[in-house]
Order: sequence, then C-alpha cells, then structure tokens
Amino acid sequence: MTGILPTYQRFVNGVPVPSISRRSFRLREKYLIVSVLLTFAIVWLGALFYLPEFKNSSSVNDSVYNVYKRIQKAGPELLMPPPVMHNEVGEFAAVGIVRHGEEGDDPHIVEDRNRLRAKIEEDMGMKVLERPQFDVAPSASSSRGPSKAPVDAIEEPAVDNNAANKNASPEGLKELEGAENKYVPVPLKPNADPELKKKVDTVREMMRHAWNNYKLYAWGKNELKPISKRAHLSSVFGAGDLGVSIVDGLDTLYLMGLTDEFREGRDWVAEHLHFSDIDSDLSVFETTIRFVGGLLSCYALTGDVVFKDKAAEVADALLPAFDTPSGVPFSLINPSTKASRQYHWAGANSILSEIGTLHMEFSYLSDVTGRDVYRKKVDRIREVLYNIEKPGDLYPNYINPRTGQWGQKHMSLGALGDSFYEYLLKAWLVSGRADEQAREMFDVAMQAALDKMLRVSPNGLSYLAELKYGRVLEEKMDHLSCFAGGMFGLASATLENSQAERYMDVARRLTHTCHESYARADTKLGPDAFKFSGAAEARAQKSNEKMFLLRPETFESYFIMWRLTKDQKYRDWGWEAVQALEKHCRVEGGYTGLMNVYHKKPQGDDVQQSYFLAETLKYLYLLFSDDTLIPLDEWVFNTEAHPLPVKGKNPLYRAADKPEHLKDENQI
Ligand code: DMJ
Repeated sequence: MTGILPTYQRFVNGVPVPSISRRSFRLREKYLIVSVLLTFAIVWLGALFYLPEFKNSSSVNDSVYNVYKRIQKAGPELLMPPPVMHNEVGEFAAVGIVRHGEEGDDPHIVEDRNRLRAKIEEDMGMKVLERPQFDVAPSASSSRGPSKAPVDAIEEPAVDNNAANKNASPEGLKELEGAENKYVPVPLKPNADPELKKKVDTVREMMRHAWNNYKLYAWGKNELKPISKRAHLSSVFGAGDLGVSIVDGLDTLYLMGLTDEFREGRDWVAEHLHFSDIDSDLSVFETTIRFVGGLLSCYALTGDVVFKDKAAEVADALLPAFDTPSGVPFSLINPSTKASRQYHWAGANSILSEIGTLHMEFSYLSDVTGRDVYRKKVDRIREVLYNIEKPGDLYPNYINPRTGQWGQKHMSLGALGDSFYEYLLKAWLVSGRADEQAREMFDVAMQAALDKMLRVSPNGLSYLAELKYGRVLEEKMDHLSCFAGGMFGLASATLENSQAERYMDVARRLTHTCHESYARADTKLGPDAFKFSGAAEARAQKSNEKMFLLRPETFESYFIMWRLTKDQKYRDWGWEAVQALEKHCRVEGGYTGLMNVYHKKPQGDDVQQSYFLAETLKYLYLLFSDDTLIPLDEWVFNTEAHPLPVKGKNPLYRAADKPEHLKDENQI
C-alpha cells in the first residue's frame, strides 16, 4: 500500500519489488516529519490562546454552551437531535406527537442518542446542557432558509376572534401536558376494542410500507413504480423532482403518528421543494389540491411555518394563470416563463372541476398569510360562475377564460365536474357557514342534478349519469363520482329542512352502488367506471374502465357515512377493501393499481399514486379511528383529503394576527 511519505520504489527488470526495511529515515523524510509535527503544535497553541471561546469563557461549561449555540445557528439538527420528552404515553413529544404501544422510537436511535450524551459527559466531566429553546420569529424562516424542526416552529394557535374555545386543542389531537401547543393524534381510546386496534394498526403499517418503498426507490421524485422499483416518470407532475408523494403523504403520516417519516418528509419540503423556477407546465388544479392543500393542512396541524411559507411559494407560482380577461384561470402554467395554456384536448376551455376546486385552499392561504391576493382570485371565479346563465341550473364542464362563457354543454358529477360541486358545499362548511352564497349555489345545483342525473337501474341501484345538452348521455358512473355519497351525507347533516332527508337517502344509495361495483368484481376492488345498460349493472365494459387505480372516493364515502350514521356496514366494507388491497395491490415495492378488477390474479399497473398516500389510506385509517380524530365539525377535507380547519370553530385555524387590510397586497 502506498504510504503518505515518499517512497523509493525499486524495480527489477521493470517489475516493482517490495521495499526492503530500513533502520532509519532518509534526511528528506526526517525533514518532512518534523515540519508536520511543528505545524500541529502551532495550530494547537494558537487555538488555546487566541480563539475567543477558549480565552473568554469563565468555565468550560460556558464554552461548550457557546459552541453549542453556534452550531444551532448553523442548523439545529447538525450536532444533536432534539431532546425526547418522556411522558406517560410515549416518547414522541419532541415533534409534537406521541406514539402508542410498541411503536416507540427506533431503539437504536434512542440508544445512540443516550450513548452520545453519556460520552460527552464522560469526556468533558460535566453535564451536557439541555437544548435551549429557539427564539426565532416565524418570519425568520424563509422558504430557502435553514430548516427548523417542527417542535421549534410550532406557533401559538392564532388569535381568532370568533373562536369559541381559544386555547383548547381540537378533539382527537390531544394537547400534551406541560408542552404547550404540541398535539398528539389519538386514533382510539385506550380501552378500544382490540379488533379495531388491529385494523387501525394494519392501515398504519400499509402507509409505512408505501412510504418506505417510495423512499427507497423514488425519494424526491413524484411517484413510485412499485413493481419495477423505480420512479414513475409520467405522473401528472411528470419526471421532475417535486416530491408530490412526500407532500401528499405528510399529513397522513402526522395523523398516524409516524413521526420519523413525517420529520424526514418535512425536512425534504424545507430543503428541496421549490416552485418558482420550474420550467415545465403544471396543472393549476392538481398543484393546488395536492401541494397547497397538503402544505396548508400540515401547517394547521403542526403550526410549522415552513409549511405556510411553502404553500404561499407554490400558490405564487400559479398566479400568472389567473391573468385572463374573465379571471377564470388557464389549466396549465409554466412557473418559470409564466406562460399559461390549456390542455390540447379542451380547445380554448378551462375545466369546471379544476377552476372550481381552488376556493378552499386559496381562501385559507389568504387567512394564514394575511395576503388578500389569493382570495381575490377565487372570489372572481365565484363571481363569474354565480352570474353566468346556467343551463337547467347545472354547470357545464367547460368554460372559456377569455369570454367567460360556457364551452360544450356536457355536465357531470364525475370527471370534469365532480369537485366543483363538492367545493360549493365545503366552502360554506369551512367558512364556518359564513359563505352562504356557496351553499345556495350548491343546493340549487344539487336539486337539478338529482332531478336530471340520478337514475335507478332495473335492479334498484341508484347512480349518477352524465348529461349532454340536458339529456342523458351515458348510463355510466365514474369511480370518481363515488365521492358523492359522502358529499350528500355532509349536505344532509348540515341542513335542517325536508331536503336533508332526501340528501341522506341519496347518500346511502350512492354509497351502496359504489360498494356493489366492488362486490361484483373478482378482486373485490372496484372498476374505474361502471355501466348500467343491457345486462350490465355496476360493471365495467371497456378495458380502460376495468382498472383499479388505487382511488379513494368509495372509501371517502364509507368514512363520511360511518361518521354520520354509525352504520357498522361502512366499517365492514372498508375492512373488505383493506383485505383486497393487501391481497392484490401490495407488492414487495409498495402498492400497485390493477389492470383488470375482474381477473382473479390481476396484473398490476405499476403505479403507486400519490393520492393513495394522501387519501386512500387516510380515509381507511380514519374509518377505524374514533370520531375525535379530525372531527367533522372542526375540519373539512379538501378534494385530496387534506383536512383544513373550520373558521371560527377550530382553534388550529392559525389566521394571521395582522388584519388583512393592513397587509401589503402588492407583494406579488
Ligand atoms: C384525486 O387527486 C382527487 O380526489 C381529485 O379530486 C380527483 N381524483 C383523484 C383521486 O381519484
């Protein structure tokens, strides 16, 4: 092996021979050794006498403390992890979550931390100082600044003048004794039925499997291909490094108490999520529901300002898409060039479900940042939709942003229309029922939808058909429309008139039909669209309809209907689905969608959708959890299942403390 010192390699016939041992060094070598030793001595003496830490400290204790403070400034986790606060429930107070049962901190990490502390104490002959609290103002955390651990960034819940219960944590997020503003998600009461506990644990483990494999094979990319075990490069966000699975999955991790995973995702967001310079076309809708919604949900749950700052950064990148004559945004935006455009297949039109599914996120973002610019954008869209003439009280799926007029008069509660209607109801709910215009628009439209779109099959299955120019176009229901069971359920539970009963009846029927589409498939997982014509009842016919794309809508309705009715069948149906997912979709590298739900051994589509982490697993987890975890009167789920707090009701609303009219609205 070659040493550091010069050697004098000898060769015999051109072949190197091993060096022969020598009794002493040559003169040149001695010279070199002495100079190295001298340099070390000078550096050591210099440090001892001239460095301020060593010179000025009154005690070694102080000097260690000062060095520690400097390291903290460079990045809080650089040297030492935050101290873990022990308490009776578990060991996870450090990030505001406590884990239960056997799911404690990784014993190796705890051991390592303890060993490190013990070693420092032993070496230095003193007690290691507890990590001091940060006194960084929230605004100091720039979107590209050093990352702060969630525990340090948790803010006081904002002063909300309407909040009935200012200092209480919401039910299900229990406040940790002695640790102000740190909340613990509690899925079940300690004496819960062991069967139920097993179900909650199963879904949590599914999330861990999905997350760990994404982390292993596609970390930072958008989605995972679980069969080929590599990144999925043709997702809605393409081949870039936007980490949509991270952002979409974060609040689910938080609610499940998967603390380590949440922390690594949160740190990735702080360090790597940047939107302003992306040079490719992004969907305004998908970016809003997954990124802005996901980040805002995490902000509400944790108070970590990184999430708020990032949500604003993402929304800012979308704003140029709204610069149209009507104020209705284009579908796609390139944040770098600020050029916006439409999907080729939609001609000059924007899509109803897309332009109508920004309201909750943009309004809440205005409230937490104190910047009115976001709310103004969605209020303008609302104004256009409120004032425009509506054919038969319904809203066509296409609208031209240049003219503010409808395109093709095709109407649907499935693809292209769905979440616009959902957001009319939810804008009213999340505003603390202040947005009465939204509720009125919802009720009028639903009256029309039930009259014209709700159909009953020969065998009594209710479904929502699609309309073209006011006539039934196709006797078909999309899996996407299966959210409607939950939507009508919520609409019923929040209304006190005769319509409430009708809504609830429709909610039960639609949820039942969606379950039938699952029950009639060999895999017990439902197709992406199902027909009601000829002999077909709740069955797919074309091959692209037979796929199962890990979609959440049916489970969303099971969850909402369980909460509202307490009918055990919804939990049973959810458990059937969990078992089917485990049997057919789980692979070594994560969870895959299926090519054909009618095959006994279906082929996988090799995509683990980001909404599987955001929605599918979250709704299944909440289905088996107590109602106090994300209670429906305090939280409203955006269309990607990211819970947003109800204004005036939820103490985690965290509105900006400065009145909006005093904020600089020209910051954009
Ligand atoms: C999700 O991204 C959202 O639920 C959206 O509103 C519709 N489609 C997918 C899931 O199927």
